[in-house]
Amino acid sequence: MALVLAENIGRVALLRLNRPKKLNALNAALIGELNAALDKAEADEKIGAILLTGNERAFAAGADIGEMEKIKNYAEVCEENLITRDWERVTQCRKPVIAAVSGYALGGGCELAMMCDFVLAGTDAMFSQPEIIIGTMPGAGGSQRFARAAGKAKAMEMCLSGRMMDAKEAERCGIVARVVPAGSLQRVALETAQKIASHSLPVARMIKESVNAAFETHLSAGVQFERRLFHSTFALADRAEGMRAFLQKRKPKFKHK
Ligand code: DAK
Repeated sequence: MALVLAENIGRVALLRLNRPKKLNALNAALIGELNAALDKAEADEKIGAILLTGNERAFAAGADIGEMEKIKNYAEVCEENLITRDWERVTQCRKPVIAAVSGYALGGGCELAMMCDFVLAGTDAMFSQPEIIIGTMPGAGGSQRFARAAGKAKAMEMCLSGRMMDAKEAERCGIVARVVPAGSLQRVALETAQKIASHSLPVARMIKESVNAAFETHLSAGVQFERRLFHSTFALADRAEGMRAFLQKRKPKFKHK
């Protein structure tokens, strides 16, 4: 059984984590399939955005505890470079990646969602960093991305208590971009991804780079970087087409060049 179901819908690559009996717990095989699907979507010039989702019960309930429990000691985990060796592929995607979260996004599942460019959540979504409950701690950026998105107080409380927060709280504290009724999540997420994919891909890439730079630079350097990218859009055929189309009161026909 495929652990990641991949389907192209127009210019959107829809990737669905598919280990339902284990609440999509992330094991090495699933991560391998996810990375292969991401590679394929990135290489496909007909794809303009990637939508990552799970099922109604779970986006992913964390790293597979059964797989981790087998690791005997520190030396072995270092040697194996568990999870880190291939866990962060999604952060290297140059195309926009949206996470659509229903049900549980726990531990590594919450970390995977936060690695995406933004998260859309159904009202039934639950987020947590519960690693402390099983005697470990976030290891795929959870403490860092939670702190950047939600601030120190929430990050400390969530990582130290391991409690779950619901979608509304996650939206209020900046983990989630938008909450939609659970039954509409897949439709809204697909429409959002399709809208993004309909825009000029090189511009979308520049916007990703620019927003991500906000987390790596001082404000003045970030604004300067943004200005250079903005100027660069004037080298694109899509920029000329977009402005011309507006003035001619028609939809732009982007060539993604
Ligand atoms: N791993 C493996 N199996 C899991 C799982 C997980 N994380 N979560 C759920 N399952 C399995 C259950 O064992 C059960 O399997 P069967 O017994 O039916 O075979 C099945 O999924 C259904 O789960 P439950 O029967 O428990 O369902 P409930 O509705 O009663 O409870 C629950 C749902 C989500 C509250 C509960 O399953 C739960 O607490 N799950 C564990 C959540 C958790 O602790 N997640 C964090 C895992 S630690 C690293 C980077 C990252 C990480 C680690 C290292 N490095 C860079 C080194 C990340 C760590 C984590 O994510």
